[in-house]
Amino acid sequence: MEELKKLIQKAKDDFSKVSELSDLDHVKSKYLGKQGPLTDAMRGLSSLPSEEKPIVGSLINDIKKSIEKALGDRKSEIQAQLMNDQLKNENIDVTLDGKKQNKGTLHPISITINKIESIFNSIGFSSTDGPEIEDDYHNFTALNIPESHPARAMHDTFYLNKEYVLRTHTSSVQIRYMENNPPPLRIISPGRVYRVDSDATHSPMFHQIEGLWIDKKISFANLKWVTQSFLQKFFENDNLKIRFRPSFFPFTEPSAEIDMEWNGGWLEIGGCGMVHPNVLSQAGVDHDLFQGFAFGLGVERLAMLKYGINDLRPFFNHDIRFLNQFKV
Ligand code: 2NM
Repeated sequence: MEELKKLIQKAKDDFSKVSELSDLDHVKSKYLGKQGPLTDAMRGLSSLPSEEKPIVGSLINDIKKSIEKALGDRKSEIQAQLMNDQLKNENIDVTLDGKKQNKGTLHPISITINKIESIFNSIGFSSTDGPEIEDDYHNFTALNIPESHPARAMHDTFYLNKEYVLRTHTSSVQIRYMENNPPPLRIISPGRVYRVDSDATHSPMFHQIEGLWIDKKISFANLKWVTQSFLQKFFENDNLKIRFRPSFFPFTEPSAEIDMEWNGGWLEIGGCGMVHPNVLSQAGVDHDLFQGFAFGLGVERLAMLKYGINDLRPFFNHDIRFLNQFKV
């Protein structure tokens, strides 16, 4: 029995020498395993006189419990040590760079519209806005577009129902402005417009800027100066030349296409004209006292020329690698 009691201290000494959890299992079987001294002692119980059996048996059990407890304590110690070592090695280097934040950029079409607006604002045009869902009257009738005009046909216009359409131009914004504001007036209306059309150079949704200047002595000469000055500022070229080519729109008379010099040739960049007297009087403007000009420019067209892009679809494909390249 004395020999057995000494086992407790021996086991404690052995456990304290071990520093790896896997080695601890080896030492454990040395004392508590099937070939260990305690198992042997249990087997030896049968040869003892029956009155000694319970005494020795319970002593063996106590020793076994003490060794198991010593084992558990050492196991916790080793685990705590491992955790401490790990925490020491994994400490955070606060001097390292942080993760980069993606701030996002303005869409190239927004950048272009902002640029166009700031040029026109600087020569006295204010910006106006209106609904993208427009009634037939403001999109067509008020613009002197007769019932039979091809622009009304289903293949050009997105009809929501018999009366409402997705606006096909922002002229409707200018009609609304004339209805609510007496002349003189000098406005531009940038915004989304919609037409049934889709290929490399046509998107069913695109952007326009239309301009309108109404006063008592506005002429075609003012129109030419405004559009030429704008294009020179926009393309940062003081020598940029433009020319007017006769054309037809129901809402202007006379009407012209605006061409500008580009790579040694001429390139169509928009349409314009003197606002038709029918349009003025229907919108409440006295056309005997006032007249004016209007023009329309395609924003995607201007952006493609400015940035040297020959396909407008990437503007609407949401590829962030393309869109991120345009800085203000
Ligand atoms: C264009 C071409 C010519 C235009 C006309 C008007 C309004 F409302 F005053 F009658 N706004 N914009 C106009 C004129 C638009 O775009 C190619």
